Amino acid sequence: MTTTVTDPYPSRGTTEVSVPRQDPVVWGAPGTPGPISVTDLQAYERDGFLALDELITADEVAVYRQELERLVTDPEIRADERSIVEPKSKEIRSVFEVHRISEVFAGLVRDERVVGRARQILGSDVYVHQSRINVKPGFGASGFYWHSDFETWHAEDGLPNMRTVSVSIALTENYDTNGGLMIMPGSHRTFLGCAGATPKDNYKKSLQMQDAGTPSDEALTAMASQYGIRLFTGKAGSATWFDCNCMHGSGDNITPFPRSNVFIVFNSVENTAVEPFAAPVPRPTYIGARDFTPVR
Ligand SMILES: O=C(O)CCC(=O)C(=O)O
Ligand SMILES: [Fe+2]
Repeated sequence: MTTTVTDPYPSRGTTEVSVPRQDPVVWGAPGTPGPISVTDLQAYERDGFLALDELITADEVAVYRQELERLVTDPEIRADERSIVEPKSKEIRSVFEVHRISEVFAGLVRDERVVGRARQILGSDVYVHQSRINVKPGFGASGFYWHSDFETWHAEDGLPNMRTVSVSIALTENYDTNGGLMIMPGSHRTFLGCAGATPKDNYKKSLQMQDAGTPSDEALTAMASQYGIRLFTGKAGSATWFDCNCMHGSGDNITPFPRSNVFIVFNSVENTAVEPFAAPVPRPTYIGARDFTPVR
């Protein structure tokens, strides 16, 4: 007898498809102790995000800012494949795997205020699927087009289920003008499978500018009309936790003020990566980890 396993989250086929989310948003049992209050956890489940005014203090921000400066000015880091440069200005746009490149950012990942929240949401031990700094320097850094992270992580990295959470921590003030993160509240409840096969080495292009895995204008119009769009602002040290399937993106930064954030993506150790669901080969491990050692 043969059994056919159908992918609950199909993507990169001939047409765009919309399917209801099959997974919980909060995986921890109700009442599991942790840094997030019951009401905040309920809001996260409903909206797909949780914004905090101060996850880390101003003094701590100064340390992480300095480390970010060190990384983006180090010629060795710039030459590393983990650094992505802006196509036009050639300034550093992202540095991946900062928790491995830098002891300072490794400490941030292990910080109980950070990893404790991830464990509480995902209801298990967690490991880092991806970490990066997104520098967004002033005077023209380009934005990130609308996407669901899970769509890519499922299709290209092989994460089976929606049991993954990101935190974006502001290391510079995020104004309403310098390319802050935008999320469609409630969009995490619908999976939008994108049309179009994944080209080989898609990540090389998509990290500078997203193409495959991009929702249609029609789908984005429908979702934005239904859910609205929320922009996240906040001083350095503020943070946004968001579910892996939120429809999100950010605009260009044409102001003189950099919008530099550190992103950490935690995945449950019970949801480790398998073969990609819709790509020829997995992306490099500095983008999608294959070392599932829990954060301790
Ligand atoms: O930096 C941003 O504003 C958004 C980044 C993002 O969505 C991502 O890195 O997946
Ligand atoms: Fe994203």
